[in-house]
Amino acid sequence: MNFPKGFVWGVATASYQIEGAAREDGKGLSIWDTFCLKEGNIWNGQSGDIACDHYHRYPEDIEIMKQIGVNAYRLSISWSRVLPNGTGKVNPKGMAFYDRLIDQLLEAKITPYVTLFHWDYPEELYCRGGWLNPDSSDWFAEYTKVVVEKLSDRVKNWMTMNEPQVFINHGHHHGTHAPGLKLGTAQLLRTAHNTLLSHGKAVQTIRAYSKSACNVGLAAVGVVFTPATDKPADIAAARQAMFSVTNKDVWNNTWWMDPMLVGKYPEDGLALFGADAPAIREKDMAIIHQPLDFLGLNIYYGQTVRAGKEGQPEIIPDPVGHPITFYHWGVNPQTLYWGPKNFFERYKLPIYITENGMANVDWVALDGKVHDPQRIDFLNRYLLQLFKASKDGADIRGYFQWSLMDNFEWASGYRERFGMVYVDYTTQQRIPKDSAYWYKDVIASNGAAFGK
Ligand code: GCO
Repeated sequence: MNFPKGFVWGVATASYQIEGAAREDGKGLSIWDTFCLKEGNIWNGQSGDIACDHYHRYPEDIEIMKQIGVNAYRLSISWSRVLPNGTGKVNPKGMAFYDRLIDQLLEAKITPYVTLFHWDYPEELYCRGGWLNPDSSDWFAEYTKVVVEKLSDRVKNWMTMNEPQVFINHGHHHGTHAPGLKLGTAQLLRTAHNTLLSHGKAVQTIRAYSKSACNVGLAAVGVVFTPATDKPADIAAARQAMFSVTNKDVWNNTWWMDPMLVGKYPEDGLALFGADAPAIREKDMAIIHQPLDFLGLNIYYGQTVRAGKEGQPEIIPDPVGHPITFYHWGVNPQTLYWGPKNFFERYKLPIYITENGMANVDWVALDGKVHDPQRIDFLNRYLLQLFKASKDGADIRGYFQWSLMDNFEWASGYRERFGMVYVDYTTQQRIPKDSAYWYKDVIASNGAAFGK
């Protein structure tokens, strides 16, 4: 049971969730720095001010990755660390941090996969209207150029952004993530349109300024529905649920991926949103629709669907007692079969699972170790399904476990532990959990060591 030769085995993190050093070395504030200051926004009033102190401890973290044996690391860059005001003056110390990080990763023979934007939007740009501002895509392109000019002699794998569905929907619609806005539909769709334009311009910028041949994609939420049975009608219904827009929000696949990968907004979405749909200028769709080298999917859970009346998708709730993670997300391993399979068939791009993992209630046991058998079983089950999808013909190139280490889980603060490495936030001691040793064997055997 081996994955294809050259399969990428990685771990993923994001700048605000691990770096800390929130007000150091000239870094500008991001909307997450300010969002955390407001009482009630984050569990127990926590913040990413210190987080895992990765900004200072990155050599140790790279050493741990080396021991686990990962061949790739997905990280993100803090926009306001590089450009404190979001545009204009570059912060040399901030840029130098990423410079050192990339050098040391390469020295450790770990390939960096860089996400340009994983939600820590510069506060200064937010004050100028953020994603609602028609110039926002130019700001993102300017930032992209600065980073690409500096790092692209060594970085060859880029993701423009992480989960537009989340930072727009949670951040600008539900108000549970930074910047905490609750926009109406028309404004919400305008932020989404500017985000899509930003993606397109960033892809153009990467290709124009990269100093070496590169792979460009993004990491999107893979919203997955799995069929209740193997009957063709259920399979078709689940696929239909994955690729339709049924709610007046942006929590779906096609409102994002169709413009990026097919060059047009989905018809059902346009009909549903009606007059709230964004005004599209003449060249917009061509800017958004850039050739990509891969599609990154973050997949954690999904819902089960069967064919209801006239074959229409009908969601079946998980049965009572169905396994859940500490986040209360259902454990649905088949999402790592149907997700990549359906996305590959629709968009025909190589797929990376850019995030998958689980929140657990991990602590240090009396023997000084951290035992996380649920995580091992969870990953085992999900990887078996991914393997099946790959065997059935989906072009799956790699898998990034979320996350290398426990970290700041946004509105949930440090309550949820997603890491393969335990972090003691009072001492900053790192302890690899049992799952880290398990993953080491998985990687060393290119997958043969799991499924037992
Ligand atoms: C996300 C983010 C991560 C989260 C992880 C667990 O994809 O939601 O990329 O930052 O921490 O997904 O919720």
